[in-house]
Amino acid sequence: MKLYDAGRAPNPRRVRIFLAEKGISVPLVPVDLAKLEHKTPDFAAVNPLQESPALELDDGTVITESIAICRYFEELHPEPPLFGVGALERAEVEMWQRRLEFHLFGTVRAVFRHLHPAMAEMEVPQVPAWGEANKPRVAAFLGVLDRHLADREFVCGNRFTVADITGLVSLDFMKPAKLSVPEELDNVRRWHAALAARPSAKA
Ligand SMILES: N[C@@H](CCC(=O)N[C@@H](CS)C(=O)NCC(=O)O)C(=O)O
Repeated sequence: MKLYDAGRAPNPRRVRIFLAEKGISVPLVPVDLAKLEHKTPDFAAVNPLQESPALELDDGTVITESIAICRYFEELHPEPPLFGVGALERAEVEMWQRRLEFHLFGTVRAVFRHLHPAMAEMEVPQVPAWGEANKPRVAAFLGVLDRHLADREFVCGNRFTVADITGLVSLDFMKPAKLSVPEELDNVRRWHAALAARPSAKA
């Protein structure tokens, strides 16, 4: 088994953090996105969508999409549970994972990819107006998230889950996107600091 990785890119980092929380070690194959290695025919043979991460099993089967890879490992190594326990908690994890992915990760990603000069080669065409349009969407969702976190340690209550991992990489992704969490959002700041302090955050 090997995991196609990509350094500081947020999606492969989600999988590395997940594996670190589970205590699982998987050999990594570096893919240099800056050198457009993911656009090579060799990598396209692994993932035709030319995106990292990709998990290649020993029989050649490839699983892509960060959360699909995480779910695979959750089934193989159920402890600690990172997708929730029981019907309600699992639904809540799915709900927040998707909310964070669409409304925070996706909007921060749009700001970064459509406004950062380093993305000009990868995001074709870059549409700066779309980057700008996403800035208030990031801010609006952070407000919702702050209110939600007022009486919770993690986004789904007292248990750390994969939704928190998506939250952490999204908040860290704000830095290269030249965005910051507003001072007054104490709950988001407290949550971010706690997630960043976990050993897995270094993965
Ligand atoms: N939905 C995919 C997204 C993967 C993705 O966008 N990966 C980025 C790195 S964070 C990538 O490989 N981008 C290359 C490109 O857009 O050309 C997942 O969750 O794994």
